[in-house]
Amino acid sequence: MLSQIIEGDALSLTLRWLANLCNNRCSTFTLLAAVSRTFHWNCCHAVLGTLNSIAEGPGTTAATLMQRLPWALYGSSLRRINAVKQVMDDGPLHAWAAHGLAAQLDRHSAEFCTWAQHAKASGALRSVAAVSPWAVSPTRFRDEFIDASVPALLEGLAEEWPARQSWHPQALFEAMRDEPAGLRCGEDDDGQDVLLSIADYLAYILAQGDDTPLYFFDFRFGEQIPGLLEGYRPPVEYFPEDLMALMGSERPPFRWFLMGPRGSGADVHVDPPYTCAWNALLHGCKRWALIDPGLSADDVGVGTVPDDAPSLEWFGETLQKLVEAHPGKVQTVDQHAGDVLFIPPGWWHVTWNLGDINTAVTHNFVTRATFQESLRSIEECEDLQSAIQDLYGLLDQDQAARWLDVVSQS
Ligand SMILES: O=C(O)CCC(=O)C(=O)O
Ligand SMILES: [Fe+2]
Repeated sequence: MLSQIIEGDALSLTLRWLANLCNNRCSTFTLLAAVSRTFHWNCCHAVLGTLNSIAEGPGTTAATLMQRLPWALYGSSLRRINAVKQVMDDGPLHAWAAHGLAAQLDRHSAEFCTWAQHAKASGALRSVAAVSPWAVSPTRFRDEFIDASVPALLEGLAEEWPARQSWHPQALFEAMRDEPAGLRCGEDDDGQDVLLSIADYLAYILAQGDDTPLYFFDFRFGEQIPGLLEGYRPPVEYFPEDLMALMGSERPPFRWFLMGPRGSGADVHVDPPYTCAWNALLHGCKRWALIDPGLSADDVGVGTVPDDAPSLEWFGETLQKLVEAHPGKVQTVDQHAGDVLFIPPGWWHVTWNLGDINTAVTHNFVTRATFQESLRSIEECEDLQSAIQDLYGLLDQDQAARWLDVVSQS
């Protein structure tokens, strides 16, 4: 009955009020949610997700942010988020959390750690090399990792970046609450980008309990919200070469802003050919698997594991089979806030966000060595310019010609 009296946003707001009253004691609230089936489903799992965050304790980012979010704003965000979910999937909203995976994340993560410990002890699974920037000079890093195409985690390299503070969820919310520009959190059934503002997306993170949460994965952030670019400078001391930068403003997409809740992540994929990447985590914790370029798309589950499969499933099932079939070909690492990961060209990778809110920025770049390698791969082609255009996703042959020109002069 309560759910019939209080509907929609009013319901959400009342539930938040009750949640605050419960003050980290979820049992009262869970009891309320159990009053009736309708009441439970009307919660859309959203507010239950919020409660889970709050239940983690006052020290967690999500809980702190939740206490500071203005209620009226939260209500209107939820309306927009529901509208976005409708265009992405016309099923009932609660289907987004049909498998209740959000509540199983800790167990899956602990099981993964136990398995990984054994697999590493036997040598079947490897760890990504951890490098301290204080101990390894940029020249040595270039020789041992970039030129050798070996993945590496540069620990703490981004520790002093302004984004460690300015992209903290609380600071981002304060700075972005009136910023209308939307960033990409997915696509609709017609393949069109679906956008949400940062404030709405933070509200989504707090409210959701989805099996495969929406993931901010946007390459236009620097143009849409230029203030975000003030949070960092590319770490050029360790990654000095970027031939694509010679294209100036006409270069294809090369930088992405990423933000997602616990359980979100990127499907297994390989970045555009002959590009390397660095990925800096500014907030949260991100689990990575990197797979040797010698393995095929079939081996790593591309095409067999559905796009919307949750990261925990890939880490829990596909990865374990992969390691059995190809011992020594997979490396994993947990990246902490302030760490920068180097991903060499051609390496498959997949991520699983473990922090309650996880924020990262990544750039793809082309070194002289990989550029030369790409030229060797197309030396049989009659039309060099169109081969370069295809390989690097350039607009047209003229752009390819201009780029070849500036590269040869550099
Ligand atoms: O940070 C992540 O979750 C993955 C990013 C990535 O792989 C990419 O941008 O290509
Ligand atoms: Fe990637």
